Order: sequence, then C-alpha cells, then structure tokens
Amino acid sequence: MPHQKMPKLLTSEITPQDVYRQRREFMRLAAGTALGAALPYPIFAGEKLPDRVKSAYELSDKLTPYEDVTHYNNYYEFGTDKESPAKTAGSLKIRPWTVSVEGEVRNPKIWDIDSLMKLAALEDRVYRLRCVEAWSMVVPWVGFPLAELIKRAEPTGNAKFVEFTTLNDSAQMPGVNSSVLDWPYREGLRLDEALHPLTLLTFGLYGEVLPNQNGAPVRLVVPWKYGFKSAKSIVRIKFMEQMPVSSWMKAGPSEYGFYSNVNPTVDHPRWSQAKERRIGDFFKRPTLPFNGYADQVAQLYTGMDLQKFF
Ligand SMILES: Nc1nc2c(c(=O)[nH]1)N[C@H]1C(S)=C(S)[C@@H](COP(=O)(O)O)O[C@H]1N2
Ligand SMILES: [Mo]
Repeated sequence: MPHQKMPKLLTSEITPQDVYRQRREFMRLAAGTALGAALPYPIFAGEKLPDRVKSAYELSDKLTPYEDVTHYNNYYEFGTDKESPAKTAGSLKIRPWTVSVEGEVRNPKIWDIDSLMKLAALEDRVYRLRCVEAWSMVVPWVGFPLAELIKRAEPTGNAKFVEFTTLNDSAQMPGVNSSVLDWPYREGLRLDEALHPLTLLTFGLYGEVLPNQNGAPVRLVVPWKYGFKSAKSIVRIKFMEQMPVSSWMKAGPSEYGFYSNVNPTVDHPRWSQAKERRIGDFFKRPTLPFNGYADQVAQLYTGMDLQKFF
C-alpha cells in the first residue's frame, strides 16, 4: 500500500479522549526512559495488563485466535452483524467510567473503573463462550470473581437476584437508535449464580485490556450460560428481590428464558441447540450440558425442571 495517506483529523473531531490518550502515550514513553518510574495503569485496548495470578480453571481446548475473538462479535449497540462492532465500537469512551453497585446492599457504592480493576488480583481464565446461534469460542479472559465485589457490597437478606445494565448512549452507540432490543441492554443472574466462583468480572483477554467490541471497560463472563447473559460495558449492578426481566426475555419470552443455561436438550424454538461450531472448525461438535461446566454448576439447579426453567 504505497503512499496511502492518513486521513487528517479536523480539530473538531479531536475528542478529550484523544488528547488523554496522547498524553498517556507521552507519559509511557517518558517513563520508559526514567528507570523505575511507574507506568500508568493500562486502560486502552491492546495495553498489557499487570501481573496476574494463575487461574484455578485450566482448559485444554485450543484457543480461538485473537483475530476471531475480536472481529466476530455480538454487540448490538454497535450493529447486529458480527463484523460491525470491531469497526464501530471505537466511538465508545471508556474513561471516565463508573459502575454503580446498588439496590439491596448494605454498602452501595459508585466504583470508579480504575479502583474496581485494582480491587482484587487479576487472573487469566480460559473459558468457552457459547452463543445461542450455535457457534462457540475458547477465550483466555482476564478478570476476577464477581463474588469479590459482591462480598464488599454486603447484600441484604432481600437480595435474591442481580441485574446488570450496559451503558445506553446513542451519541456513542449507533445501534441503540434501532428498536431491535429494549435499551439499555439488561441481563440478570440469581444471587447464587452471581456468587459462583466461575462467574467472572472481566477486564481483558489474551493478557490485554478488552477491546471495545468485546465489552470494555468491564463485562461479565458466565461460562455455563449462552453468550448473551455475559453483558458488556456494564455501568450498573443492582441487587433485587424480584427476578429482573432481561432485554432478551422482553424481546422474545418464548425464545429466551431467565436461566439460559447451555442445554443441548432444550432447543431454541427456531433451531436446535444440540450441536455447535467452534469458530475456525469445519465440523460441528455436540454441545455439552452447561457448556462443559456441569461438574461445577449442576448442583445450583438440583430439583429444577430445566425444560421449564430454560
Ligand atoms: N451490552 C451487550 N452485551 C452483550 C451483547 C450485546 O449485544 N450487548 N451480546 C451478547 C452476546 S449474544 C454474546 S454471544 C456475547 C459475545 O461476546 P464477544 O463479542 O466478546 O464474543 O456478548 C453478549 N453481551
Ligand atoms: Mo450470543
């Protein structure tokens, strides 16, 4: 590509975020020359996350390449096709960012994202992500158990469920002008699911800060449930007595239940859930109950009819 010209930015297009990013880049270069100077905490996509403790959840599955994990996405706030988020999510401003922890808790708190990231030791955790559309990936996420945050919030005896809400800003998210879902994107878990050690509050993947299209600056990963339970770019975590109604339940109550545990024996009304295609594979493989995490999570549902509570 010889002589390809870089588009020149109009002054009006330079956002405070661009200025901030430039200043950080400058600080980083300066810190590199002054031995021992502390580097700014990583916040932008592609920056390396600091040292992480070894995960207790090793998987032997082959990792899905970084390129696929970051260019084949579901993030309807940035369009409904899989290629769109990687192209358009650059408009999401990830600083300043706060996450409000509220509702049925003794310690409600508005967390600044940087303090939240430093709350507990980050871990690398390889998890399967399985979409309801029958494709799956294996992703090395970086985060810490959501339970760490929940403990600090001290849920009251009335807290039975947790609701997660995504940012809803049409200035940054072109997709929310469409009525494909009821915005803001909302998802929910039962409190014991949210407290399960597999449930990850996620800040990165492949050892780096999350790209915007994967849900920067903080998202959920619930590996035994269909991908849509793992809400991206979270601004609110609310503890409730009543079961929250998620955006997908609202969009199609007969198609998307509250639990949404990966279950090869419960079909989506319009297609089978018995098999899945690992991104990059040619042949489909059988889908495993609870996405392969039955040993860890099946006991959360003893006595429940999972055909009814799908
Ligand atoms: N806010 C928000 N979160 C979301 C979605 C979305 O459209 N908006 N899509 C969900 C779906 S359907 C899937 S499969 C996963 C995809 O995550 P990934 O793009 O990081 O692979 O994100 C989930 N979280
Ligand atoms: Mo999905």
